Amino acid sequence: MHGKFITIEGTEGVGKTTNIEFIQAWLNSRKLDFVSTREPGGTPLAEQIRELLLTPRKEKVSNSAELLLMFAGRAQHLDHVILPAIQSGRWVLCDRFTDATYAYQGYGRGMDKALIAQLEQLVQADLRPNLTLILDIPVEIGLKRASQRSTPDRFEREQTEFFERVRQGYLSIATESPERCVVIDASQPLEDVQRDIAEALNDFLAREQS
Ligand code: Z5A
Repeated sequence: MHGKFITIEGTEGVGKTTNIEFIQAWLNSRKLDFVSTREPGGTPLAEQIRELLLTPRKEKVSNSAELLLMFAGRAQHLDHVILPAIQSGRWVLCDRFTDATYAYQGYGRGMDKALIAQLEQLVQADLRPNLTLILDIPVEIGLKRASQRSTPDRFEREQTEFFERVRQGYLSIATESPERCVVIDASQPLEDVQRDIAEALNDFLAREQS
């Protein structure tokens, strides 16, 4: 089987980091060779862009600058990590990808989705994830979970309404792309979240092998 591209998405405090370890264990248990990576980031230069994007600063970051930096990092990440891995038959597990740009910059900041689609085409051509797990949680619960962590980054300082728009954005994406996206109820206890993730992964693998 050729390498597959799996992404995991969701709003603040949804438990991506926790569940990525679970997905890595699932891939290992199936003896699937994979690369685990993240956005923004994934290469030394793209990690520097991540720093620029996440560091709180006095100077207001313009929406266009934010959008272009996301795609600049993505271009670098695709060329150096994602495409070589897929082309050599490895799977790629990516913590966030372009759905995050639609959700945060499109739905959250209100940027034109047609413009995002143009940048997506420029940077990715036809590459899209094969499977996207969208962890979904009511914003208030997610923010409460995330508040237990260290100093908030530039995105984590946004208001609740921003995260509400992002959440609705992800749910709209899932409705528009049901063949690729699976929404997981991340407000459940962790073992139930992971049972649902395993079911989605098993279904995907069975489809790919049939
Ligand atoms: N961004 C963007 O705007 N546009 C883009 O195109 C891209 C990104 C690619 C950084 O992302 C920011 O970049 C992000 C969007 C923007 N900003 N925000 N917000 P990131 O992915 O690096 O940052 P993050 O969203 O903070 O993700 P994270 O570190 O993976 O956090 P998490 O999803 O909240 O996961 P967690 O740390 O595993 O879980 C949080 C806590 O909840 C933790 O204490 C867990 O033990 C607990 N937890 C997890 N699951 C459960 C369950 N089921 N029950 C109870 N407690 C739980």
